[in-house]
Formats: sequence, C-alpha cells, structure tokens
Amino acid sequence: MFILCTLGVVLLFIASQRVSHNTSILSALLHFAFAYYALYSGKKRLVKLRSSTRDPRRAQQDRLTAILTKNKYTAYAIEHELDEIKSLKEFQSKHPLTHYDRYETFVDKLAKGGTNDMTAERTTRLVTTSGTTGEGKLIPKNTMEYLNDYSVMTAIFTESFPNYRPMQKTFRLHCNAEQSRTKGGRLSIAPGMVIEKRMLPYMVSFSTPAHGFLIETIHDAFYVHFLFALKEREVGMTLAPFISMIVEGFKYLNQHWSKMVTDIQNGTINDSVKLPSEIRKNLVRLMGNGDSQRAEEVRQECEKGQQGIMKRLWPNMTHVTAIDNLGIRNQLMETIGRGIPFYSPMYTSAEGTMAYNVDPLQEGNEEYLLTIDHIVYEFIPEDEIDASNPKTYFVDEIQVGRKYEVVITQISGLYRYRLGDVIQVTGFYNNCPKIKFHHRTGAMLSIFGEKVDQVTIADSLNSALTIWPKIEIAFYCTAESTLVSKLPNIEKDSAARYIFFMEIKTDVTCGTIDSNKLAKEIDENIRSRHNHYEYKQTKQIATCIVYLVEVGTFEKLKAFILNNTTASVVQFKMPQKLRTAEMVQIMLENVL
Ligand SMILES: *[C@@H]1O[C@H](CO)[C@@H](O)[C@H](O)[C@H]1NC(C)=O
Ligand SMILES: *[C@@H]1O[C@H](CO)[C@@H](O)[C@H](O)[C@H]1NC(C)=O
Ligand SMILES: *[C@@H]1O[C@H](CO)[C@@H](O)[C@H](O)[C@H]1NC(C)=O
Ligand SMILES: *[C@@H]1O[C@H](CO)[C@@H](O)[C@H](O)[C@H]1NC(C)=O
Ligand SMILES: *[C@@H]1O[C@H](CO)[C@@H](O)[C@H](O)[C@H]1NC(C)=O
Ligand SMILES: CC(=O)N[C@H]1CO[C@H](CO)[C@@H](O)[C@@H]1O
Repeated sequence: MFILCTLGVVLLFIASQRVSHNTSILSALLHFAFAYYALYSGKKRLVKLRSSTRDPRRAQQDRLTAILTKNKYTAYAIEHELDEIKSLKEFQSKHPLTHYDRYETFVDKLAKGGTNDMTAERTTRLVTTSGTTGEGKLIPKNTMEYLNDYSVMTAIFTESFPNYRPMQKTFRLHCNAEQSRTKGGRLSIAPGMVIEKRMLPYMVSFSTPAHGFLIETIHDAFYVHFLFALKEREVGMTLAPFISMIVEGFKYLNQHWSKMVTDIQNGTINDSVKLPSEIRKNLVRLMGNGDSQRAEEVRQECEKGQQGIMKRLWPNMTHVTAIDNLGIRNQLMETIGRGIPFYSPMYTSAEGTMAYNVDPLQEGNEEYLLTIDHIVYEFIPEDEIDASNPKTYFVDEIQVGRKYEVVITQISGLYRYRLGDVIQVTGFYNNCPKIKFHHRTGAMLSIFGEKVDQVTIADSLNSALTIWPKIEIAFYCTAESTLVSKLPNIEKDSAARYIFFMEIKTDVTCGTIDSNKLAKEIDENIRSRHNHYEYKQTKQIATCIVYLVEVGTFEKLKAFILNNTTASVVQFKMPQKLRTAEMVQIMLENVL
C-alpha cells in the first residue's frame, strides 16, 4: 500500500512536471530517480564545498589527511613513506613536486590488473589526456566522479535558473570517441567524456535516445542529436562539453535542417546519415510515426535564419551549459542563443575537476571556485615556474590578480603533481580563491628561454589586426622556426623566429593583407608586452613571419592530429602552438 501510494504521488508529480508526452512510464521513473538523486547529492556536495570556504586551509588539511589515509597501503605510499606525513607543511617539505613520468610504472601496473599500486579508489577507466597540448597520458579515474560533477551542476541549475525542471529533457550534443581496453580487459582506456555501453540504461534524461550517444562520427552524431531535439518542443536545457561544439553544431543545422524536417514529418532517419545498423534500427523505431505539425513548426523557424533560433525552436529552454573554451559566451547570447543564458560550468581536466562556476548569472568573465574539499592545491608563482625547486603556496596564501601554476594532490594517486596550467586569481568566495584559467605552460613560445604565453600572442595578434578592420581570421597557430630547417619565401632563413600560420575567413573578407607588414606589427606588439621577448630579440630572435595558408588547411591539421594522437573529436582544440615538425610541414605545404 505504502509503495503504491508513493508510486502514485511520484507519478502525479511527474505528470505535473513538463515531461515529454511520449515518454514511457518506466523511462520517466528512471529519469525521475536519476534527476532527483543528482539534485539531492549535488546540493549536499555544494553545501559542503561552500561551508569549507570559511576555513580553506583547514579544508585542505582535512582533505590531505583523507587522501593519505585512504591510499595508505598502496605501493606508492609505502615506497615513499607517506604514512609519516601528518600536515600540509610536512607534505610540502618531504614530497617532491612531480610530473607524469613519476607515475608511469604505477599506471602500467594498474593497466595490467594491479589494484593497489597507485590508489585504493576503485579505478574504472584510464582517462586519456587530449594529446593536442602534450604527449598523451593515462590518468586513473573512477567514472562516478563525473556523476558527482553532474550532480553539482544540477544543484546549481536549480538554484540559478528558476524555470529549470530536472524532468525536462536535455538536448545533449555528444560525439563518442573510440575506446580500447587494457590487456586484462578490466579497464577501459578512453577520454573522460566517453559514454560506454554499460552506461546506456542511465541515459534517460536526454532528448536523444541512449543509443544515439554511441555514434562516433561527428556529423552523423550532430544529425541524430539535432533530429531528436527538434522533434521535441519541450526541451529544457542544452548541454555540450565545449561551446565550440555548439557553434559547429548550429553551423551543421543550418545546412541540414530541411532533411531533418522531412524526417520528423515521416518518422524516418535519412539514409545519407551513416549509422551502425543496430543503432539505426533502434533510433528509427523511436522516431515514431511522424509529426507533421512539429515538422512544419521547425521548418518555419529554421527558414527565419539563425538569429535567436534556440529560443524559437525550444521556447521552454532555460539555459545552455558548455565550457566556454573560445571565450565567446557573450557573443552567442546575442546570436543563436538570444534570450537564453549560457553557462560555463567548470574548469576541469583529466586529472580532476579543479573548480566550479557557482555563479552562473554573473556578467562578463566567469570565475571558478576551487574544489578545496576534493583536491589539495599548491601554487607556484608565475615567475618561479622555471626555478629548479620552486616554493609553493597554499590556498590561503595566494593573491588576487596574480598568476600561478597549479599543483594538485588527488585521490587517484597524483601527489604534488604539476598540472602545467597557469591560472589567475580573480577574487574570493568567503576565504577561498576564485580563479580562471590563463594559459598552459606547454603552449608558450620559447626559443631562448623568453617564454611568451599564448594570451600575449593572441593580444598582440588582435592588436596588430586592427589595421585591417575588414579581415577576419578563421584560425591561426604559432610555431618556433627551430622545428624545421628551411622556411619558404624568406631570404636568410637560418635565424630563429616565431612563425604564424593563418587562415583568413573568405566568406566575410574583402581586401587583402600584407603579411610582411602584419608580421612587423605583431612583432612590435609582442615586444611592447613582453620584456624577455624584446631582450632576446635584440640578440637572437629575428622578426616573426606570417604565412597565410589555403582555406581548409586547418581542417587538414585537425585530421592529422586526430589521426596521430590520442585526441578525440570532442576534446579537440586547435593547437595554439605546433609541437612537431610534421605539423609545421603540413602548414608549410599549404602556404598561399
Ligand atoms: C516523406 O515526406 C515527403 C514530404 O511529405 C514525401 O514526399 C515522401 O514521400 C515521404 N517519404 C517517405 C519515405 O515516406
Ligand atoms: C536524404 O538526404 C539527401 C541528401 O543528403 C536528399 O537528397 C534526400 O532527398 C533525403 N531523403 C529524404 C527522404 O528526405
Ligand atoms: C508520440 O506521440 C504521437 C502522437 O502524440 C504518436 O503519433 C507517436 O507514435 C508517438 N511516438 C512514440 C515513439 O511513442
Ligand atoms: C598521421 O596521420 C596521417 C594521415 O592523416 C598519416 O599519413 C601519417 O602517417 C600519420 N603519422 C604518424 C606519425 O603516425
Ligand atoms: C588515418 O590513418 C589511417 C591509417 O593509420 C588511415 O587509414 C586513415 O585514412 C587516416 N585518416 C585520415 C583522415 O587521414
Ligand atoms: C516558461 C515557458 O516558456 N513556458 C512555456 C513552455 O511551453 C508551453 C507550451 O509550449 C508554454 O505554454 C509555456 O509558456
């Protein structure tokens, strides 16, 4: 009786929410359980994080103790006598700063089936790092951690977006990456965002049916996710790993919506979409018998162009969640996303989620609250990054406005690990720093030790480009000339210099650009912004050189990188700096 009553109340509650009218009772129940579990545990976690910000040092001490206790009997901890460490200070003085190479043999053992080498936490996946910014690494991970992140997000959504209802379907853009397995088959080796088959039963809160998340080719994935989202008027949120994926997705929609309209009308999936037959069969079945009313609605809205298209297609959409990797959140809120808040939720990497954006409605630049209840942080001041044994600072010792390299200690067995990310402190939440990502140390240009970061490069380029207001750059990247022995179109090419490769947007550009003049302008700009560059330049670095490349060159570069590194389509970022001679060669072969 009690169960029946509870079920009745739950069903009534579900019915009162904006649930898609075609959802079966069972999947609505699963969705309900999942959504409210996430909300409940997320709220708990958020309360804990917020209360720990009153005494961050204490929270960090507690977390260190918890990590060391949990991992006390791992091979690493025994070998390095970690059980003797009782305080943050002691840890700082007794354990060295580390890089990935220190853990390689431990990860190897884990891959071969070891269970207590690096971490006592259950490892379910070896997460590959993106490989576009460095050599691929494998980080042990319990994939439940992603659920934690999602829970915290859910709690923040309900706090900040009053119309958000956990029972509304989410439009999720996703492209699965290839996975492999370790020798024993126990662990999967995959990027963090991969969806494994065993997770499908839980993929109930999305407009796309579960099998749609297994698609591994980006355009087919776009087609399917858009198709199912368009079919459903009541979609509540859009979710993508990165904002760049949303940009690409809507470009795709612009070209393919009419096929989707026909498919919605007929309850079909166009044969030109290449899907594994099992997935296709499953998805077509769920397309239903066609819905000509919705098809007509979608057609009308798509014909009006893309300005404000999200709100027109999905009037009940509450917000968009995607990490703003391009810094274009505000721009999108004026164009396709007009009328819908965009939220960049966190600062995260394979090694862990470093910070949450707990203030989604903040205007302008986001700041992120350090997850001090989860990871132990130390910080190396920017100008000491190269010192042989730099002094580190704890979370209560860093200052607003300054930049630091992040050092983390976390549960899966990384201790005082140098992340290679430089962050800037933007403010405080209670006593806990809020930060934003600034640059990666690995992407700095440095021929003679001058170390020019990519923010300086981007600022210099943008400032130089103001002379050519009609030119828009589609892509650019940089390289050090020392990677290749010979440069085309240059008289004396023995000098060391920075190289810029640029692809100009052809659809908007009228006019041409003088690449020699641009190079001189960029050079002056870097010099005025960066003392070491100026200093080294008078001695050894020649004026930089700009190569304009053919349209499509950066697509070739992308294909090359995806084919030759562990990077997946979803985590792909166009590199700011080319690290191998082969990559530079591809660019040089396509110089205009
Ligand atoms: C789909 O709908 C279009 C337009 O109404 C119609 O011409 C076409 O025959 C239908 N195709 C299928 C396969 O039913
Ligand atoms: C499927 O897509 C192709 C173009 O890729 C188009 O020519 C064709 O008409 C579409 N089929 C249907 C039934 O809409
Ligand atoms: C969805 O509902 C429509 C009518 O409301 C129906 O024609 C269609 O078959 C349903 N689709 C599914 C998958 O149940
Ligand atoms: C990288 O991928 C390309 C194809 O895109 C292939 O021709 C080349 O051999 C690969 N290079 C390496 C080092 O694997
Ligand atoms: C990637 O490399 C494989 C062989 O290593 C080749 O078969 C495939 O065509 C390449 N893909 C691209 C896009 O170059
Ligand atoms: C908040 C909001 O936009 N609610 C709308 C959701 O969709 C229904 C039906 O399409 C509208 O009636 C609501 O106004």
